[in-house]
Amino acid sequence: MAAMPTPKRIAITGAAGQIGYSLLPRIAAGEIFGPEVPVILQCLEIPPALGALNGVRMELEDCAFPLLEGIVCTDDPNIAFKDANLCLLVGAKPRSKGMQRGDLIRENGPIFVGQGKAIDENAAADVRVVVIGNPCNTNCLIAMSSAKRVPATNWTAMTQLDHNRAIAQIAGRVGVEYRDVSNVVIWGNHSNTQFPEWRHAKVKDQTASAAAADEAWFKEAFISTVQERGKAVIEARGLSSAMSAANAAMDHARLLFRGTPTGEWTSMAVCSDGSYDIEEGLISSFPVTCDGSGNWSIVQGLDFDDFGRERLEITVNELKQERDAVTDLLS
Ligand code: NAX
Repeated sequence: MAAMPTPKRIAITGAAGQIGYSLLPRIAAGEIFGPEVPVILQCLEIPPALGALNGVRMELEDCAFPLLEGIVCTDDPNIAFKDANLCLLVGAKPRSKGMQRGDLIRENGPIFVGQGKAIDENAAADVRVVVIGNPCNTNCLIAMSSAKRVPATNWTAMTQLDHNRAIAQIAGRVGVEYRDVSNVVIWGNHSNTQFPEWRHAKVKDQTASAAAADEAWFKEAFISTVQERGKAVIEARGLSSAMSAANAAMDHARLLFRGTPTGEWTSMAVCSDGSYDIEEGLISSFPVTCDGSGNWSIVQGLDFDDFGRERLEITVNELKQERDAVTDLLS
């Protein structure tokens, strides 16, 4: 029998939370790196959640996943990020009732300073970081700026859930399967200012615009449904999206490490290089292709109409305001 490859070490913060519960078994089943690559899960939690995390550990053991070679449970970021090849930063304080977005940024920002430093000091040289905990774009910016050793290109924040929501809305409207829809784009912030763009999307061999034949629907219901979908799930379930968020995190990581299909792109929040006049250094969602080895490139040359340019500006302005609210946390 051929020897197994070296295991990949995957750090997951907030591992005892609801997203963690849906995410961990899928990573352990080999869905990110493939069925040949063993994995070691390195789970980080805050002390009050370590008991619950121990329960999750027991359940993972009881799954007896063939690829799972180890489970680390800790409240020490230096242990959780040790030699990690991939860090999924899920853990964050949730937004409580009456809390403004600005308060959330100030509450969660410091967590990402500490975690950025711990990643810098401990993670593997090839580490890739995906920030999921909200506000994910700005948390990513904060963590990245605290980690000078890790190149900016190794950091991403998750807008894949918004991307998948946009696909689902178009498939539902046109009456095709989800797999028939590709190349939607989420621009900007993972918030309700995001701009879900359909003009370059395809439904089989047609443009989505031609397939749906209803521009007014795209400009109104499509955009607002995607922007407000998280709120709708909370209203219906009493809890925020978790299964779909974990699924999106799996898609994001799998595409990053195993590549986007030829001719297709996905959406990821990455450090802007100034493309599309989005200020350099902001963590904004863009259309990206992935080469299958942890690297992404921003898709170039997509055009905007006036409506789209206006929408883009709104969401990018929000990213600038969020950045300006945390300048003291950026180094
Ligand atoms: P939960 O509240 O169920 O779990 C969060 C976990 O993080 C808790 O177990 C908590 O103890 C832990 N935690 C808090 N501070 C920590 C720290 N400093 N270090 C390590 N762990 C810490 O939330 P859940 O539903 O799992 O959501 C997690 C995060 O994902 C939230 O910030 C949420 O807003 C965000 N989301 C992001 C999405 C995206 O598309 N980017 C969509 C889903 C989700 O809303």
